[in-house]
Amino acid sequence: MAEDTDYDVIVIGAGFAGMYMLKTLRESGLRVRVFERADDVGGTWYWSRYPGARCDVESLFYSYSFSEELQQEWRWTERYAAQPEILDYARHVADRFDLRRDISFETEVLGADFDSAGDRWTVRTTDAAVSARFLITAVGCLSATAMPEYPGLAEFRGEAHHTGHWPHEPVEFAGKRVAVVGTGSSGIQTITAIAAEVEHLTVFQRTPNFSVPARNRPLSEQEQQRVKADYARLREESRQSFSGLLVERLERNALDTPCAEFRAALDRNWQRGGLGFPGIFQDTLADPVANELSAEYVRERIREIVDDPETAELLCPKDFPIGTKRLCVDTGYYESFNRDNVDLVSVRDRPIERITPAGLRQGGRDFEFDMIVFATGYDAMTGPLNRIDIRGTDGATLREKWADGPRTYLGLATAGFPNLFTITGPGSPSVLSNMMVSIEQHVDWIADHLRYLRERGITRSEADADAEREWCEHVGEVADLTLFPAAASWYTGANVPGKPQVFMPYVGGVGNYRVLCDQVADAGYRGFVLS
Ligand code: N01
Repeated sequence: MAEDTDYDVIVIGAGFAGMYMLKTLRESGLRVRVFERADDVGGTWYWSRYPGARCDVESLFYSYSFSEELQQEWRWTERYAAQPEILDYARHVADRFDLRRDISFETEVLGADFDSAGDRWTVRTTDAAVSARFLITAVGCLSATAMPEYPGLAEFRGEAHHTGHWPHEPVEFAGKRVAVVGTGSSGIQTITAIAAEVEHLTVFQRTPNFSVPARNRPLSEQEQQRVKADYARLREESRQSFSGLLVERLERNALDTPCAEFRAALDRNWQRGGLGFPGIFQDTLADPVANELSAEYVRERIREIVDDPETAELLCPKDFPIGTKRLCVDTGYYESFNRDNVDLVSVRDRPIERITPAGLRQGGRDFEFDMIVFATGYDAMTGPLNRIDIRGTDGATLREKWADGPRTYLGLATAGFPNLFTITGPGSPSVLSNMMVSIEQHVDWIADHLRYLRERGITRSEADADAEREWCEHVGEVADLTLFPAAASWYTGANVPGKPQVFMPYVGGVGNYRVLCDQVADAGYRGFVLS
């Protein structure tokens, strides 16, 4: 007889992945417990409440497709939803499907040990030790913040905030001298949102990023109805697509396209706005010459927008191919640098030396600030998993196993850690895709797998070491056909000092990846050792 501390499945995290996993497994009749360190659902959308935070995937598609009623009834107000609206949506889903009763909030999972004798995980949380046959991580890929270890940080007399761990209380910007460190998606959104409000803004940029217009706008009733009437087809199309996004992809190479036509395609997409930009032509992410054509197009736009030529040149990305770091989408980012109260400081050759009580020192110069915003990103993909003390069959931790980079089978499982499944784990398309599409695919696949095991009385499922090796080789080979590994990005771990340099996501495309996962299942879960 199961007690309150014994479950069929424990899920770590109550973001979009954890919520859907809970709902699905509960409907299969399993006893599920979800542990969530925050006091509410929402995952990244709970924590990342910095000014201007907004999704770069269109709201009508950055949403669940599993419930027809939900997707028909929920009304998005804008083309790209802002963080509060996405968090409202997550809360609505939790209430609508009565999920909260199986979620322990403000409970962090500290560690988990696999017991080979019983084929169960013992999971240690901040509250108790509990056990379950299966452990499923729904920890997100961008939930472990990366904070540079600047000397003097503790002595800073002003406010210091990381975008990925933003305070719940209102943060006042008016009349303040503010620094923003970092110019990734979070920095770009923050800078754009606060530039007009602060007394003075100094942006510390290490690597300029490519950013294209979002072209955000209110969603009209007609547009919503049009999409909703066609949801079944559009959702299926996104499941079979390369990135889970419905964007223009021409069946041709940029290098084979006449200049005028190439230019028209880029103009069209610049006007349309959004993430599709680097994927219009087939060779942009594979051929450096083709890539440079699109990169230079964006640099031309930056030079047109930014008044001061020196600042414009500093903002032009030149040291990585466009699309190989996550493209940013913005609403007036480059225009912010035309304001008198905004300065750009390059820390590429002269890094920030230290934080001082009054501000920071960089390039031998002392700056004074009332607030420093660290938009310095995340220990991506492996960070959220490695910070949990997960121990497999030989007692070694996942962190130790992954010391030279993550090793998984399909991004879903890892040898030596039976009955552990990683939603959107390294080695799956995850961060290169519309996360909602990838989350739903992984959750459905895991739920099917657990049903398969239960029906056959199988208590243990472990990735086979050879299958894992072959998958890792495949992930690397596919990446090497592209320009992705050429960029020092968080995809490769380059942003975290000392992190092994491995291109982590699977770049084979979400449609192809789905087929591979389905083939594995159809072949009786080929590559898994079941007992
Ligand atoms: O983090 P980032 P992010 N000194 O790693 C700089 C998703 N997201 O939070 O490039 C000085 O991209 C660092 O410089 P460099 C999205 O997938 C989505 O902005 O490493 N600078 C970089 O400029 C995104 O890609 C949305 O040289 C330092 C910045 O900090 C991902 O999250 C919104 C530094 C970090 O940029 C991460 O985005 C927000 C140092 N010591 C996030 N250390 C949307 O949906 C780091 N930097 C729109």
